[in-house]
Amino acid sequence: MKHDGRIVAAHGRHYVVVTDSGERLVCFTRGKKSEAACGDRVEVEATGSGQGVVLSIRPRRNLLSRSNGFRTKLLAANLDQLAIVVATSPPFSEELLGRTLVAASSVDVPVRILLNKVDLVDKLDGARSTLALYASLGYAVDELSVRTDVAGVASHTAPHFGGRTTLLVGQSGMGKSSLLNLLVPHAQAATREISEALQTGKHTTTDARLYLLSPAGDAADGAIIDTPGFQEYGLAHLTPGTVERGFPELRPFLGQCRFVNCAHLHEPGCAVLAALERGDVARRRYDLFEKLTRESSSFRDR
Ligand SMILES: Nc1nc2c(ncn2[C@@H]2O[C@H](COP(=O)(O)OP(=O)(O)OP(=O)(O)O)[C@@H](O)[C@H]2O)c(=O)[nH]1
Ligand SMILES: [Mg+2]
Ligand SMILES: [Zn+2]
Repeated sequence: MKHDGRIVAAHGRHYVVVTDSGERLVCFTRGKKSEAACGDRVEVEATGSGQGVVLSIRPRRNLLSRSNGFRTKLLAANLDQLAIVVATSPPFSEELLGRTLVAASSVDVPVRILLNKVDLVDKLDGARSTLALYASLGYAVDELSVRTDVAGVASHTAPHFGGRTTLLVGQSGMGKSSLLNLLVPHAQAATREISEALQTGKHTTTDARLYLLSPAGDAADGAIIDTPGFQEYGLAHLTPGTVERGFPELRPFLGQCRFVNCAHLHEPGCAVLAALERGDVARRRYDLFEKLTRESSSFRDR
């Protein structure tokens, strides 16, 4: 029998699909390559005893992926927003934050930055001053403490998740799964404590997994996709133009350069470089822009 459903977990060529009637099927694809991602809408054929085959992937609204230029990894599909989780401690990588912001912009998905662990007060000022730049660029930045301020999460953070499919991303140890468990108590995702108890190693979340916010299973109430923390975010698949659009502070200067095809790296009469000199563009942001432009395979190949 054929069913429509959604992929709630992807592991290599194996997928867990929840059908629209609420049945959970462990599925595989027939082709060699695994091209489906968590969040994909699919048509499946049940083959009995809780198993099935993915027949087709429905057209996606969006698909977030990362790439090192050789391999592309699909992260998740059909997203309404990204919640990038950073923490006061351990310190977070600003480069990784910047890369994730560019990735989100490349697929037109809105972003919220969540600063977790604000209870670790001695590290709070440092994290706040780093993030002030991003707030000034127009990104929504929320502060929270999953451990000590459950009421604050419920009143300030949780309302942004209702009715949407949100991807939680960020480095390992920032508190993504802890936040998920707070928002979706029936999720019971493994956090560091649990994996330490089971001795499963440092990375506690190993695959992207989708959880419905509603305990009753109503998909319209929204969903959260928890992902494993990563240390790098390759964006070699983006064109230089897409990289450029991922930096909101460059927008006022685009189209103002002497050369129409200006890459804003060393060209004379470059409006972006002039803005950098004036201090209208932050040096650390420009440095990331330059790095991503040079990483772009279509830039290297031209
Ligand atoms: N002090 C403090 N610790 C927190 C808070 N939120 C989470 N933690 C702790 O941070 C550690 C990491 O939390 P996880 O939820 O496993 O982090 P994660 O982002 O899911 O990590 P990965 O699955 O490895 O990507 C755990 O020991 C949590 O208890 C918080 O608000 N304050
Ligand atoms: Mg986790
Ligand atoms: Zn330029």
